[in-house]
Amino acid sequence: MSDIKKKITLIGAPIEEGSGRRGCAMGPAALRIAGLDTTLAELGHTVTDEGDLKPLPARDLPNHKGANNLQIVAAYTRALDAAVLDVARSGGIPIILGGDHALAMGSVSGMARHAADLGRPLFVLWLDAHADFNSPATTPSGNMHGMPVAFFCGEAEFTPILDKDRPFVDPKNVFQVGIRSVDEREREEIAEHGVRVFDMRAIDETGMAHIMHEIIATVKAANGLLHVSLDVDFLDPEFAPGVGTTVPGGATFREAHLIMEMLCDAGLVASLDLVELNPFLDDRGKSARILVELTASLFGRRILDRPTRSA
Ligand code: NNH
Ligand code: MN
Ligand code: MN
Ligand code: MN
Repeated sequence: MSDIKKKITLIGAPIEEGSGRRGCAMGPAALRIAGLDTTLAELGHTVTDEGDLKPLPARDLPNHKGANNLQIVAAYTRALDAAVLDVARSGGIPIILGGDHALAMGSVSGMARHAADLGRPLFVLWLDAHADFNSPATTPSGNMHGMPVAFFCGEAEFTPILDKDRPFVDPKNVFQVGIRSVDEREREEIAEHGVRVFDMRAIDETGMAHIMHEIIATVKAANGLLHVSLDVDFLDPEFAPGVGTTVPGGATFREAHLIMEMLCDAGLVASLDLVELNPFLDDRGKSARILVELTASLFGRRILDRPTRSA
């Protein structure tokens, strides 16, 4: 499966207004400098880089005190919804270079429309320290990067950003892995909506391989499409310090790497977000490089190929 050559399209989304601080706008540039496009091309894929989106703020929406920078977040949501659908519809795999996690409101919405067109369910693998299931009504911060999962699962308060009749993701089709920082109201919401959460304790107790087998089997059995959303803070800050919201006790490089290898073999991944990279906080490009490494593994690089071939 991993030897199949793909059409991959990179879409830069330099949004930082969904997070509480500056820096994520430099993320797409850092991922390019770390060699994302050439790495994927060297694996035999056809890679197109569409450059960065730069949408004008959505002035049709009012300011909202529970949703900071709503007009900018909405503009990216609309632009990505359209761009991602376009790429997926033409048989490509969109990789969205973030940018903060609010961009997943648009990327996942676009993929949900694509999946609905195909009559297949969309599953989302959310690799993050955080559940990102707040809404303007529950958020402790007002930062919209803490809200994308609630958004694409159809929480009512967001509907003016995109057409309210659009397809939503069934919260039971959302797998959250690596979670270790959940707000009080989020805890209730994710339980109420049936999001499938594998927190760090679950990873420690059962192991990443077991968890991934279960997720892959579920998606396969439903003939689903899988969108992967990788927040840098999923990783332990020791491996990936370049993020504004580090939380100790995260996934190791080896665990993240195993996820990517297993997903590659399963051949289910239709789209990918690389989000929350803040190069301003990074340590000499370390976090950007690790994202490129993980993406390479997701798209076919195998550990054993390297020593064998270069020997
Ligand atoms: N839960 C917090 C909030 O909603 C923090 C979210 N921050 C993230 N999410 N980095 O991945 O404000
Ligand atoms: Mn996140
Ligand atoms: Mn996070
Ligand atoms: Mn709810």
